[in-house]
Amino acid sequence: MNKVTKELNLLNFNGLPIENSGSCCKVSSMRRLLLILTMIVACWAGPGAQAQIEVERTVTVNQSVPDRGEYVSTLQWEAGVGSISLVKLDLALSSPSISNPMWLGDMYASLTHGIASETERMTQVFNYYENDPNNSATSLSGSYNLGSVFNGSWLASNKWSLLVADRAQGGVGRLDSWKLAVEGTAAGAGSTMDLGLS
Ligand SMILES: [Ca+2]
Repeated sequence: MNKVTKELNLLNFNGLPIENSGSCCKVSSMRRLLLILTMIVACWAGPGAQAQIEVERTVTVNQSVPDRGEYVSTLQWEAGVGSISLVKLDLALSSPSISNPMWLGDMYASLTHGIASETERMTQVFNYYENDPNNSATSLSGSYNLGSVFNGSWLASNKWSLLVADRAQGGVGRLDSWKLAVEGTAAGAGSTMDLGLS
């Protein structure tokens, strides 16, 4: 529900009491007031202003990342927001084997939106391999605000890809799950909105 709709619903439920007798004129004047308020809200939102929405999806993966290898998990949306303004990623890694647990200092992750033919956008999520190679954690549960690199139009492929790589020998990690939340303007009229409920 966008901001304007929320405002209107508040007015509908809170601003127009139902009265049963002798109230025709009162209701009429209140309806007029409601109409005026509705117009004020609509004008305040402005013809050029677009409601902000958020779509999110969780991907359960439970796949090992090969030692000195990589794993790519792809999220294919049906449709997205109009223009992206914020991307947040939650990511969970663990160790599939107690006898050879993940060494977090080996790990690297990046997120990509789109495909090469539409000038995909990519950013590093973390790079323990280069920035903290002695980190001996055997699991990770992280939340990342990925900044402005994805800002702009949602790309038509509707594709998001998470790459998790293990860059050093010894220790094996597992990508358990990831959640992507994207904020932006509502898609244009006539387009399909995938709310990520499935
Ligand atoms: Ca390794």
